[in-house]
Amino acid sequence: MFHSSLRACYALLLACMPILASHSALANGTHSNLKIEVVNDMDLNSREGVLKLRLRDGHNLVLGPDQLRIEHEKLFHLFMFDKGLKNFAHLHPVPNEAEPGTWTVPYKVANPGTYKFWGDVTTKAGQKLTGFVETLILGDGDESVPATGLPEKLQGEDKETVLTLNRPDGGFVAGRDLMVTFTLWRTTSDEQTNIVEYLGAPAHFAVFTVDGTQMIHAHPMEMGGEYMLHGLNFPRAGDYRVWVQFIDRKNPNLPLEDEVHTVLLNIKVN
Ligand SMILES: [Cu+2]
Repeated sequence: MFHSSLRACYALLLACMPILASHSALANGTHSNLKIEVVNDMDLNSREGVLKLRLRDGHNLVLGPDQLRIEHEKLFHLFMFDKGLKNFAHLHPVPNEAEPGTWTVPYKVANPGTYKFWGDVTTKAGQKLTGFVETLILGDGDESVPATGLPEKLQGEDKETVLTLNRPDGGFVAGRDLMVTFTLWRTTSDEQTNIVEYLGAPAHFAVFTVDGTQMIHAHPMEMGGEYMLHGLNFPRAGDYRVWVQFIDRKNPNLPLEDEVHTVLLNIKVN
């Protein structure tokens, strides 16, 4: 269990985090330039609650809705995951009218523990900003054990749709623009998948180093029944956790959000 001194310690760590994030993070080959602060009045002492955040750019200017533009249908994309890389969510915080300059979003996790929150926004001028903050979520249940190595997993399934990632010629190597293809198919029948756009793309790849400090966010193009990621560039060698999200529409009566599939993969990069 966490006691108060540990929490105080954590608050201190949090205060330093945006600075850390601005130096250690990479996304699509550019340095992180987004600072995220958790501004909740209370500790995140429950596995379910509302997260309140503030965003600042590299010049420390607060970023509200007037400074940002919609990209992939949202002003603010937020990826959260725990140290064990087991709990994952892709959230979309909205401007908090009660406190201009802050953003809120409900969250719910299965395990307490330390979580990373990776933000991805685009300024009105078209600059892409990414960065992360780390915070503790308290609550009942066991913390997941921090991930160290990940066994390679190039195929994954969710709700009867399978994603198979093909190894590129020359393998997965760091520091090079790779062309990576994948296929989507169903386990249930010979029926074709029915991939419809989700947030303005056929699929969203959220790719993280095993320590969660570097991110790649990539979108494929469809080419004759196959999908292709262009210029996927891993910043360093090592293990990567990948969460792929897409919609394979099976039941037109369901709201689109209910048909979002999340497939988990691991890539070993040399
Ligand atoms: Cu995306």
